[in-house]
Amino acid sequence: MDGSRRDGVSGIQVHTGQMTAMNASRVTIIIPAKNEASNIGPLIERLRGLGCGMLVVDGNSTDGTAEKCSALGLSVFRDHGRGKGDALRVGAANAPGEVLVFMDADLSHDPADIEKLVTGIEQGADLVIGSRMKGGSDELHGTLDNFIRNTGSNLLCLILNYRFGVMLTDIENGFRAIRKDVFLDLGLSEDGFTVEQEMVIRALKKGRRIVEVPSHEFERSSGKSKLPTREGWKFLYYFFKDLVF
Ligand SMILES: Nc1nc2c(ncn2[C@@H]2O[C@H](COP(=O)(O)OP(=O)(O)OP(=O)(O)O)[C@@H](O)[C@H]2O)c(=O)[nH]1
Ligand SMILES: [Mg+2]
Repeated sequence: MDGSRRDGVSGIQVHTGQMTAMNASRVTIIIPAKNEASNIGPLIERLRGLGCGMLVVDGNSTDGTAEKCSALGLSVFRDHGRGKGDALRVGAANAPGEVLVFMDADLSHDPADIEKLVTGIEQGADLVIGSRMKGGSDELHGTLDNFIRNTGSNLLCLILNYRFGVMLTDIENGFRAIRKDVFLDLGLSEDGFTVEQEMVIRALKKGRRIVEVPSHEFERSSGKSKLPTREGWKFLYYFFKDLVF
């Protein structure tokens, strides 16, 4: 594999920089949230200082997530009840920013890393992924479920690296930034959690520039996962479908 392309398709070096007032105003942080009432308040509090726009896409929560967000003065949209992929598309369609940052609501992602993601876009990348393989994860180890997730994710990543001649390490992490026009051009169709890998495969097929920056994943703060490991087969099925078609 070509060493000059080690950080993704483009070989762009991403340096951590300060997020300026100018580039923060071009960013919309999109937070998909389904029954995250206990997490959303502290997350929004941490995000406010960044100066970015933000919106929440509620997955028909029954625990008052949407009401809590409205009370915090946030724009809240509802997905169509089809899953996280559906929610990302609803968020993108309603985002005023030119740069979209997708971030989970469960406090797994570090708001301080948003600056690195956005800086990658500013430096010319089309898609910047926060890599847990480079930044570490408190969730991907220690149990059988986590082993299956981690191994499956690494295997799919390896296949993509050989197929497209890149050196990516984490194609599944939901914490990422993408130019809005690029997102819309990809025409993503998957409704569930496979949307993240679909985004990467479609971007690679279109020759888009992908880079990764290290990002640490914390354990979900409270509440339940919406991704049962028994649905792992879907990742395999859609991966090969997206690769071929
Ligand atoms: N709007 C919307 N958000 C969703 C939906 N499913 C999941 N989410 C959100 O997507 C994010 C990721 O879901 P998680 O349940 O944390 O998935 P995970 O990170 O694989 O699981 P954990 O390891 O338990 O954190 C969270 O913010 C969820 O609330 C959905 O159908 N609609
Ligand atoms: Mg999570």
